[in-house]
Amino acid sequence: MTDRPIHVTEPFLPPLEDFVPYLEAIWERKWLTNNGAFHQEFERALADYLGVEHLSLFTNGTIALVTALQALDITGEVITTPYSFVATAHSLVWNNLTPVFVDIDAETMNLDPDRIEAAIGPEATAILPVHCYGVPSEVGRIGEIASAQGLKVIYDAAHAFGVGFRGESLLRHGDLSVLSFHATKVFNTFEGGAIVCPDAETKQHIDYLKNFGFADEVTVVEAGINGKMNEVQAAMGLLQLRHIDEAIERRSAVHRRYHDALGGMEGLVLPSEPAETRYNHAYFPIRVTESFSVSRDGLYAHLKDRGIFGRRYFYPLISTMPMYRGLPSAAAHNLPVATRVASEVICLPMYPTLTADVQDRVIDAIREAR
Ligand code: T4K
Repeated sequence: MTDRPIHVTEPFLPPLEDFVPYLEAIWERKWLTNNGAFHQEFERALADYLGVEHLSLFTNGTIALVTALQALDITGEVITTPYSFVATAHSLVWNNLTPVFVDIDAETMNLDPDRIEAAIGPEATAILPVHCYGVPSEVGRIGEIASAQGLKVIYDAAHAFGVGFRGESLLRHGDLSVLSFHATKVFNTFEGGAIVCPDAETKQHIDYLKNFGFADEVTVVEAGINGKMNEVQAAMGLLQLRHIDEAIERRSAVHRRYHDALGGMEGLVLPSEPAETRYNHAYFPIRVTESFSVSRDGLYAHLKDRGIFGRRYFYPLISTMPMYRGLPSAAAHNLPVATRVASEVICLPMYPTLTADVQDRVIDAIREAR
């Protein structure tokens, strides 16, 4: 195989020469981190772009998740999904909280709201749903359940950059939403993240928590962590904002092309566009069912042999990992849908610079496997 490997994603990088002036400004100012000029500018510009009032930038999404749980003083048990990246559940463990896994809906691959109430015990204080692949969770139902039961809701919105739902930002739902700007995400600052919050007071609290708890030079108000985004990351964010709409539009074209080529193929279930949503096309997860000619792992290996590195996001389920599998909620019979979906899914290459030629290699390889 002489062709370049085709990965599940490639980071979107604006022209290098456009980044140089930002680097020159940082060199000139000698102000590298701790709420620098680019940090302040990016925080404002990002809130504007996303259509939210307040957000706090972070060095990565995982530290933002850990901090979000602290900001709301979450204790005891937290209802969450086993069908996510490990950071979702790990953020609970880092706060000494116990995940209670609830099954997902086969259509949205998000927490099934019909199953949430039965999982809420006396120790539960919050729900941590994921907008998996950028598809909106059932925010209305989850909000109703949470207010009836006195629970907080923190959305893991790592995949949901720029997603709009029913005419407004999806990030306006819940008590807090947490974004990731990792290199593999729709919008990247190399590493990075943010907490979206509803008011200035909560933002102030979160800003203390991400900066060791410093309120001023000599006053430490709480035991914070170092979660700050640096100036190079913030500069990258400002530059990326200039390209993000075009990048999402290109993702949408890749999505349509996969549908045109693979739609109707016996045994494959393709992702549908979520209703009432300005979708970001973060991923292209297909499900390889029993009626396809080879198994999911057979197709995964077939693609890999041809230099195409699809990823089985999210397999294995978090609930099967050694640190979680002993929990009562982790039993496979409690999570039948997630267990099945995790055994069927492959995310195909999806990124804005995926050319038609390269996408055709992926499509041809799948056709060949039939
Ligand atoms: N919550 C959810 C629901 C998440 O999905 C994530 C992260 C988080 C929370 C935590 O947010 P962060 O703390 O990461 O901000 C990747 C990412 O590392 C991770 O950010 C992401 N989710 C997860 C779904 O995917 P891996 O272990 O699959 O990454 P890796 O290194 O295998 O990269 C995947 C492919 O991307 C590579 O095969 C090639 C390509 N790639 C990767 C990198 C890092 C590049 O082309 N360039 C690059 O720089 O976890």
